[in-house]
Amino acid sequence: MSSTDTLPLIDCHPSTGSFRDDVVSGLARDRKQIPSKYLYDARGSKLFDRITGLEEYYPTRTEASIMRAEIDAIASAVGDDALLVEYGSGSSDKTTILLDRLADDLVGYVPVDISRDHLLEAAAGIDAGYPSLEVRPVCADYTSSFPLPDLVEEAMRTVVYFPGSTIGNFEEGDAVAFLRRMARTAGPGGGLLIGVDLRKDPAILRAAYNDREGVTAEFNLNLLRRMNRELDATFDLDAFRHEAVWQPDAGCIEMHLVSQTSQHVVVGDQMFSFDEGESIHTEYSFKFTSDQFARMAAEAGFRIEDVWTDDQDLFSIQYATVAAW
Ligand code: AVJ
Repeated sequence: MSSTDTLPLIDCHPSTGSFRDDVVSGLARDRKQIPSKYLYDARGSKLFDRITGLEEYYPTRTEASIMRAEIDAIASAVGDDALLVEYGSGSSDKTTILLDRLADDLVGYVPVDISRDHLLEAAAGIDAGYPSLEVRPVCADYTSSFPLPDLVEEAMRTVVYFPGSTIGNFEEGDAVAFLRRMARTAGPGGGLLIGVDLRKDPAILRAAYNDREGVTAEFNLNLLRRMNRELDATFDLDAFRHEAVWQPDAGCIEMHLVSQTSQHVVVGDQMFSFDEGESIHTEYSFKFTSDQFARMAAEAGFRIEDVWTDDQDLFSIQYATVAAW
């Protein structure tokens, strides 16, 4: 029996019904859109893992290198006897840099992810790798509220870990609301360790979201495949094209699936029409200045304590404490 079978799981996996509702209401809009969280089914999560290893995709390796270079300062910011709650833990790759250093000082590690199998596999790996650490996975959509497990040992503080600059997937108002909920989860005296991608030369950004191997395209198009499988949809994958464009005014990369022809698509018992060139917006990826992020964090009740970056200022890791309610 593998440890996957024995690790207790809090399971709040969203139902297929909410996927269907979000797709149907998103495709009925003037500007068609589907929330980016649905990119991460099992196959999507695997494709994203491949993206993180691509030469053009600088965020993951840059964040990992900052983590390695600054691990002493990061560990002392997190402190002793903290409970580490990771949002969107995925394969928990970067987390090992943190845990290699902190595992004995933490009271527990709670990985939270929407992709159940991916979560369980990663949590079992962490559990096996750090025998002294209590690992309690939670399968949930972390953008809605979810319960935290009771741990054996009591924590001095809760630190939310939110790497990868996934905060950039939210529009500003939603990002602030989400940060505010993280502040509530962390509670008084709590902290937030967050990866924040920075503004940079648009050429670097365009390349990162339009890789030569086409893995990002495959990741984006996988959403159509998922709708076909889970929602009885009839998307023709060859009739849509991946597009990722830099929007200088908004300061974000927008990912779209662009219809190559005028066509009708059925999703369950609903039909949607597409003009040639019409797109489904599938993801925002905002890039921040440090000032801009500090303002958003302050609005959500956090105070930035530390900002660590690489020598090209591509990416940042920031530590914030809960300043107010
Ligand atoms: C994991 C959401 C931060 O926005 O860069 C990678 C996802 N999308 N390539 C990002 C993603 C296209 C990624 N995040």
